[in-house]
Amino acid sequence: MRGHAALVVLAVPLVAAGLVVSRAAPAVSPSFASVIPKPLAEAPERGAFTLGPAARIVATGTSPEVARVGRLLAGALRPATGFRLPVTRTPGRAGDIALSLAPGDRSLGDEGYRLRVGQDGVTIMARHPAGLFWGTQTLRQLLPVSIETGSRVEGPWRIPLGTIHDGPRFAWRGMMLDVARHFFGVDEVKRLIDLMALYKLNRLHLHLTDDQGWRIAIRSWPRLTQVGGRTAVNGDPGGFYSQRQYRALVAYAQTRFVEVVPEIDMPGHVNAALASYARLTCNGKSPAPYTGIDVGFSSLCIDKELTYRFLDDVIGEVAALTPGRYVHIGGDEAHSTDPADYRRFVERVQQIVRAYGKRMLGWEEIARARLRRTSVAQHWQSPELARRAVEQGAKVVLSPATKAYLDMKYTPSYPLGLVWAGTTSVRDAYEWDPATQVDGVPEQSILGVEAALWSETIDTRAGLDALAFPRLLGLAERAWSPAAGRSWREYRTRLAAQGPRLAALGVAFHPSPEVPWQEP
Ligand code: TNX
Repeated sequence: MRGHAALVVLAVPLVAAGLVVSRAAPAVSPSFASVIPKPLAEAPERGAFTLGPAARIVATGTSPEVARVGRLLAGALRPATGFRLPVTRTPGRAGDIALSLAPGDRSLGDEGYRLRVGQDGVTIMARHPAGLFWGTQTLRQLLPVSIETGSRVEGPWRIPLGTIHDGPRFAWRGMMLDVARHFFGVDEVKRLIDLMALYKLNRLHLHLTDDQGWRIAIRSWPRLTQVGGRTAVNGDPGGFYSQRQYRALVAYAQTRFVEVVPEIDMPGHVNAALASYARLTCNGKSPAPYTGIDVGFSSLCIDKELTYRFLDDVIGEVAALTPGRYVHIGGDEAHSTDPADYRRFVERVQQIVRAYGKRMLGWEEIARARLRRTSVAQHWQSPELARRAVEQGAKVVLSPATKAYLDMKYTPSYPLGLVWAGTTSVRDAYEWDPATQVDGVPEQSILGVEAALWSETIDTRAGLDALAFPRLLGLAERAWSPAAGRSWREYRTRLAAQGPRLAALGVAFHPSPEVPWQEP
C-alpha cells in the first residue's frame, strides 16, 4: 500500500502540469487486463503485434458505415503514429486492421463484437456497425497510452495478442449533462462525447432547460433564448445552442453511436421560460431571472390552454431535431404544482410527445401519473416511485443519486459538488449492482444506467473533468459488464492503468487516493 501512496503523489503534479502529454512510452504496456469496461470474455496470448507504417484499415464489404468506422479509427491513430492508415476495400494483407460485418452471427448481439489480435494483424467483427465501433474503442485501449497524445510520438505501437468477445449488459448506457445551471458549449460537449465513446457509453442526455437558463433555440418562441438563455447560476454568463449547432452536435454524436436525449424540464424548473414570456404565468406577470440553486419554486400554469400550445411547439421543434426515440420531459421536483394537476399535466404531455412520434422519458416522479408501457422513468431517489413505474409496465433507467450523481462530492472537504445525497467515492460509484439496487425493480425492467452531472458548482472543463472522472468509468462498467466476477480490488487496478490514458487525453481527472494510479 505504501508504494501506491508514493505513486499517487507522483501522478498528481504530472497530471496537473500536463507533463504526461509529452511522454513517449508508458511504464506498463496495456494488456487485456486493463480494459474498461471489462469485456465479456477474453483469451490473451503471449506476444504482441506491432502496427507498422504500411498498415491499412480494411473496411470489408460495401457498407458505408463500416468505412466510416474505419475512418474514425484512422483519425484516432494517425496523430500519434504519423502513419497514413488508408481506409480501403481491397483484401487485407498481413499487418492490416480489418473491420467486417457478420450480420448472421447472432452471438454478437446488437452492439457486440469480436476482436482478434494475431501476429498477422487485427480483425474486428460485429453484427452491426455499432459493435465495430465499440471494438475499435477496445483496440485504442490496447495500444500504448501515448496513442492518445494528439501529436507525433515514437512507437513501437505494440498490441497484445489474443481474442476478445464482448457485448453490453444494458442497451442504455448514459450520461446526463446539465447545461442549464451552467452552459457548456458545442466543443466541450463534443469532447465529452469522445470520452464517453472510449468507455462505450451510448446515450447523452442533455438537461437543456431549468430555472436558471434555457439553452436550445425554439424558433416559434424566440425569447426563450433571447431572455432565458442569458442567465446562469451565480450570475455567470449564459449561452444557448442555435438549432444549427444543436443539429451538428446530434450528428457528431450519431457518428459515434451516441444518441442525444434532449430534456425540456416541466412543469417545474421553468423560471427561465416564465421570465421570457409573461403570458405563460397564471397571473400574467413575469418573475425575475433566477441565479440561485434552490429547486421546486416554479411551475407552468396547468389550467391555461396556452401552456399546451407552448409545449406542443417546443416538443414539436425538439422532436424534429431528434433522430433518437426519446424526449425527456423532466417532471422532477414539481413542488409548486398541485399533485392532481401534476398527474393530469404529465398524461397530457405524454400524448404530445407521442403525437410527435417519440417516447416519453421523465424523472421518476412521472410514475405518479398513468404511464404508457413505452414511457420510461429515470430513477434517482425514490424506490417507491421506481416500483410504481415498473408496476405500470414501464421500464426504468437507473441513476441512483448515491451512486450515479457525479455532482456529489468525493469527500466532505472536496471543493466542488454538493452533498445532499452524501459523498460518493470512486469506489461507491463502482460498487453496486443495478439488478439489486432497487427492491422490486428486476433486471428485465431496467433499460440501463445513467450517470448524472448537475452543474450548479461547475462552469469549466476542469470542473466537469474533476467531477466526472474517474467515476464515470465505474458507471460505464456497471452499464456494460456483468457484475459477477468483478470486485473493487480488481477494478481499481484496471482504473489505475487508465490514469495515464486520461492524462494523455488532457482529462483533469480527480486523482483519488483510493486508486493506485500508475506512473505515466
Ligand atoms: C436534484 S435529481 C435535482 C436537480 C439538482 C440536483 C443536484 C433531480 C431530478 N433534480 O434539480 O440539480 O438534485 O444534485
